[in-house]
Amino acid sequence: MEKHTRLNGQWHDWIVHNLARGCAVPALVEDMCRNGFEPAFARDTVAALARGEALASAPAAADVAGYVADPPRLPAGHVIATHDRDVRVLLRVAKPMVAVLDAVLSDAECDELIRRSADKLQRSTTVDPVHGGYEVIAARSSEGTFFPVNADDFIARLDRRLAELMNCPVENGEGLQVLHYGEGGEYQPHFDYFTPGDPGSEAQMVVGGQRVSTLLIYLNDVAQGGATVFPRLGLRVAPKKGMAVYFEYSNREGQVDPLTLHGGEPVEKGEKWIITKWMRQRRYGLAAQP
Ligand code: PD2
Ligand code: ZN
Repeated sequence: MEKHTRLNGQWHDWIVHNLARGCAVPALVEDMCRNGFEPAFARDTVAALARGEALASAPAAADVAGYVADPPRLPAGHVIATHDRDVRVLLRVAKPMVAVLDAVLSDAECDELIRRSADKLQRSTTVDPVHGGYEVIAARSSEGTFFPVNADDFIARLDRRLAELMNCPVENGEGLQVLHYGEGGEYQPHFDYFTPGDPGSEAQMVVGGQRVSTLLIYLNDVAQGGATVFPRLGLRVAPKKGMAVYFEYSNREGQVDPLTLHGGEPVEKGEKWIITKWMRQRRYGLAAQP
C-alpha cells in the first residue's frame, strides 16, 4: 500500500502533544511509520515540529473548519448567579468559547484550599496517550493534589458553584485538582481533551466520556510570570487571586477543538496556585469515588 506523505490535523496535534510531553523524536517517527507514513516524510515532519516550526500557531485548516461547537454551555450575561455567589464575566471569546470570570472564589476560600493542599502535594502527571495510564513529564513541572467530588461540606459547596457556572451536573465533574508551581514551574501548551484516536484516550473515556470544558481558578496573585496562554488565539490571562479562565472544546459528536491549545507560562517570581475543574460528557465524579 502507498505510504502517507501528508499530515492531517489529528496527526499534527498528536506530534505536538507528544513533543510537549517530552517524547523522543525517533519514537514518534517510529510510531508514524508503523501507522503507514513514509519514513523520510515522518522524520522531516517530526524534526520540523520539534524545532518549533509552526508548532503553536498552525492547526490543520481542515480540522479548525470542521469543528462545529454546540451552543455555549456558559450562561449568558455580564453576571452569572450561582446558589451562593454572583460571578462577573470580564471577557468572552465566541470561537472557541473562552471566558474570564472574576471572583469565582473568595480570598478565604483560596487560602483554605491552599492550606488543605500544602502538605499533600505530589508531582503532577499527564495521561499517557498510548496506554491511558498516568506519567510524569518534563513539560508539566507542577505538583498537585485532588479532592473527590463532594468530599466534605466545603468542597461540596465549591463543586456545586463551579457546576452551576459551567452549566453541567455536579456528577459530570472530575474531582477538584489543586496545582502548585514553584519558580520556573510551567505547563507547556496542551489540550485538556483526550486526543481522539489515541489508544490511551479510549481508556480515559470509558467512564464519563470526553471532557467538554475546563474551569481554571487562580488561588494567589503571582509576582511575575505564570500567565495562562492560548497561543492559537493570541490570548494571555494574568493570574489574579479568585479569578478564573473557562473554556469549552468538545461537542455532542465527540469532535474536539484544536484552537483550545493552551498552557501555563513559567513562573518567573514567587509561586502559583490554581485549581482546575474538568467536566465530562456524562456522569463521572461520583461514579469514580472509592
Ligand atoms: O496553570 C495553568 O495556568 C494551566 C494552564 C493550562 C493549567 C492547565 N492548563 C491544566 O491544569 O490543564
Ligand atoms: Zn490545561
